[in-house]
Amino acid sequence: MKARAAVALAVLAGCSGVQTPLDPWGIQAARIAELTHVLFIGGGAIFVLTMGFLAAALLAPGRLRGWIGSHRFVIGAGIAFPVVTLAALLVYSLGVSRALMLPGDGAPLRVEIIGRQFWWEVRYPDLGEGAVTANELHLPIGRDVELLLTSGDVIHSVWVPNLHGKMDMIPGRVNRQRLRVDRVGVLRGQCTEFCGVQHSFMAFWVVTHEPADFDAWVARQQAPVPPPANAEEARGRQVFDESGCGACHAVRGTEFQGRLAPDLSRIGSRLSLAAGALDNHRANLAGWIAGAQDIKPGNAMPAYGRSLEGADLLAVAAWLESLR
Ligand code: HEC
Ligand SMILES: [Cu+2]
Repeated sequence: MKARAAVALAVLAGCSGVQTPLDPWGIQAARIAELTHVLFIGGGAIFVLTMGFLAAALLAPGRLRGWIGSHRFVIGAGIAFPVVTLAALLVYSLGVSRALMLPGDGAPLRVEIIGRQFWWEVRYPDLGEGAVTANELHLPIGRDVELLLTSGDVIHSVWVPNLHGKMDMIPGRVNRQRLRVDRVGVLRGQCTEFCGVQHSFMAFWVVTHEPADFDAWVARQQAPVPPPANAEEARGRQVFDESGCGACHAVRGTEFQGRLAPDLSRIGSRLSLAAGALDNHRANLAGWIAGAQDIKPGNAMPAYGRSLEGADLLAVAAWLESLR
């Protein structure tokens, strides 16, 4: 009994979670889930029926077997039924696809996501300068959003199963995906097109907010970072400068304006480091800076474990952690 309850619980738990198409958080994902259920349950019923006829054809008394072998049955069940069923499913699934493409009402909030080996750049062209982040997509609930998807290098593909289907990110092209979220919380997304050695460590978080909280988040992103609060953080900022980190990374309101790597202006407030590879805390910040090539071999960030003194490594981690 206990075991059976545990199995039932595991099955139910599979239907909710931060990365599953079976727990839709918006209208688009709900349509996709409905299509999935219709196909799965319908296909299952037809399979059971077919196996029933197969068993009857082998084991049933002669008259029934004769009926199953008759012209009428073969034409009805073997040709007419599949043609009618598949045509109906085609019309239904085209209707679902069309509903997923239709623009919603009003002007959507546009969010630009640029796939890069092996991280995500996120920009909000409608919200002005400085609304930039990486490896995290913040969205207001109840509002139509249009994702503008492209790539800075090779083909990637974005997928947040709780929100929508997959869509490719192709260099030199912008693919558009409309969606709306109606729950506050955190979801996980993942690159779903093999894009190089660290493809499997190319994840991101979707954080959804009440509209007012979203506006507050945007305002925080746009503000310049505060000056270092103590001697260690000041040393960390200096190490960041001397090590040339600013050639690749930007920190708002400072002289560091690199565009080749994740924006670090609010790195201390992010849920993870290096596109979901590590939890975000000071020790992992230091670990990443020292061993970026051990953690994600082949990614575009050099490792500094051999060039930075221990105290300097900790200082730069302390400064980055303070950027919230
Ligand atoms: C040659 C360009 C380059 C330089 C120089 C560089 N980085 Fe990076 N850094 C990257 C790239 C690219 C990533 C993203 C790696 C990934 O996740 O695949 C990254 C990621 C990071 C992250 C995690 C960001 C996130 O959004 O999770 C931190 C923190 C970081 N770098 C700190 C530093 C520090 C500190 C220095 C200087 C000591 C530095 N970087 C120098 C390219 C660079
Ligand atoms: Cu990718």
